Amino acid sequence: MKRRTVLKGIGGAIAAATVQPKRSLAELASSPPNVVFVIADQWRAQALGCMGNADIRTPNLDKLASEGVLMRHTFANTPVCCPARSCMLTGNYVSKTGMVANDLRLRESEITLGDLFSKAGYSTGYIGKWHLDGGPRLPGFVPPGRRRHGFQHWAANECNHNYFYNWYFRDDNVPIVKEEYEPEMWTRLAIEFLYESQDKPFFLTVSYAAPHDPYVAPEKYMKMYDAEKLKMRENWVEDVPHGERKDIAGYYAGCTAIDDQLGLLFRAIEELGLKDNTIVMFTSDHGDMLGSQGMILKRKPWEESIRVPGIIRYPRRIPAGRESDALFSQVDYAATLLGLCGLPVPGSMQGTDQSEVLTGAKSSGPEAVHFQIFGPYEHSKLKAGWRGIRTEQYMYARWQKGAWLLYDLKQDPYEMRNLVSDPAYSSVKDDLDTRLQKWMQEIGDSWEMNWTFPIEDGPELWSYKTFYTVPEYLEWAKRNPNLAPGVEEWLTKHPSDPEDWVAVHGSS
Ligand SMILES: [Ca+2]
Repeated sequence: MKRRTVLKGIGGAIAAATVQPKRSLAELASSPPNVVFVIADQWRAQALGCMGNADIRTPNLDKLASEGVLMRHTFANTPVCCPARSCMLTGNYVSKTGMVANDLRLRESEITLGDLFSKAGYSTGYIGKWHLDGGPRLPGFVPPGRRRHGFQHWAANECNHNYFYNWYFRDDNVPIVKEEYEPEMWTRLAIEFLYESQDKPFFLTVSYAAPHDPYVAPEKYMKMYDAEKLKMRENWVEDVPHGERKDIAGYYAGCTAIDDQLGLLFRAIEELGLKDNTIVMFTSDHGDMLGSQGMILKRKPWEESIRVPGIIRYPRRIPAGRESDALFSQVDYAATLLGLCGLPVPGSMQGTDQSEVLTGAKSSGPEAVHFQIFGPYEHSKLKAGWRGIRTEQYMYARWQKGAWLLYDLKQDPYEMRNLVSDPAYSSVKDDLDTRLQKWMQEIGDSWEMNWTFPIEDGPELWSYKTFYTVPEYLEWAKRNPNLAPGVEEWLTKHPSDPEDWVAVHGSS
C-alpha cells in the first residue's frame, strides 16, 4: 500500500506525518460509517459564509456545506454551554436529564452517544472541551469511567477559555500543558486520533472552546478583519460592551482560525480515504448576541443566541449541495446520527431521527422546535427563566407569569417588532402558547424547575463543589453563607417574576 504524506499544520503547529491506512478500500466501503462530530463554542449560525455572511471567511465550512447538507434552521434547545452539550450527547431535553444549569454534573447514569456507539462496537473518542463534569472548571480532570460517558479515547479538559495557554488530560491526573493555540491543539490531537483509529469504525467528537469570548485569535486572523468595515446586523445596537464592532471582528477572527484548522482535519479525512464513509457534522452549543437587540452572550430567545451552524456531510447518503429550511435542533442530533449510521435509537430518547430530512428523503422536519432556560443571568441582563417555541414562521417566548416575545420571522427576520401585545396576533399567540405548554407537559418540563437566585453568575455554583441539581446547590449555599453569600436573603426578597427582578436591578 502506498504511503501518504499529509498535513503540514499552519505555523508548523502540526508536523508533517506519514500515514498508512490500516484498512483496504474494499473493507472501508463495506464497513459502518465513521462519525466526526465537531462542536464549536458560541458560534452563531449567522457567522458563516454559506449562511450569507459576506464579511466572514469560512471557506472550509462553506465547502463542507457544498459537499453535504446545510441545515439553515438548526437550533439550540437550551442555548447555554453545559445544558446544550448534554442535550446533544444524550438526545434528551435537560428537564429530563437534570442538566438545567451550567456546571452541574451530568449524572453518571445518563446514556450518551459515547455509550451507544461503544455498544455498537465503535471506537469512541472525545477531544476538546468537555464541560459536563460539574464543579471547579480547573484543572478539569475527568477520570476514566462513567464520568466519561462511554468515550474510550480521551484528550480533554473541562473548560478553559485562555486560548494561548492550554492543557489536556489523558487517563491520569497529570495535565499535559501546551502553549499552543487552542484550536490547533485539539485539531492536532484529532488528526492523531484519525491515524490511530482506523482498525474499526470510530465516533469522534472534537470540541473547540473558541470562538467564545474573549474575542481573540492569533494575529494573522485578527488582521483579516477591519472592525469599521464590517456589516452590522439590522438589529445591532451600538456601544454595548461585549457586542461592539471590535468584539465582532475578534469573534470572526476566532471563527476563521477554527475554519483553517477544520481544513486540516477535513484534509486528513480525505487523505486517509475516509471521506465517503465518514459523517462529518459541524455545529455549536449555542450562538452569541454580540450586540444584537442590545444584548450580549447567550441564554436568550433571539435568533443570534438560539440558531447554530448545522452542516452535515456524508457522501454515501447525503447528496452534495443540499440546503434545507427544515427545523432541526440539538435534541434530535443523537437520534439523527444514530439513524444515519443505521444504529437503533433507544426508545427512551426524546429526540427523533431526522436523517431522512438530511438525505432529502423527507422534505420537512418537526413542526416546531422548543426552548427552555431556567433562571436569570445578571451579567447579560436575563431576568428570569423562560420557555419558547419556534415554528417556520414564528418565535414565541414566555415567562412563567405570561407572554414575553412574539415575532413573525417571515415579515421580520431580525425580530425588530415584538407582536406579543398586538391584537391582530392574539390568536397566533394563544395557539403557540397552548402548544408550548402542551409540549412542556409531554416532555416532563415544569416551571417548578426554575430558580431565581443568580447561581450561574453570582456566587457561581461551580466555584467550590460539584452538584447534580440546583436545589442541592441552594441548600449547600444556605449552609455556607461565607462561600456563597446572599442566597437566603435573595430567595426571601425575589419571587420568580421578571418584573421584580427589574425593580431590583433596573430595566435595561
Ligand atoms: Ca458555550
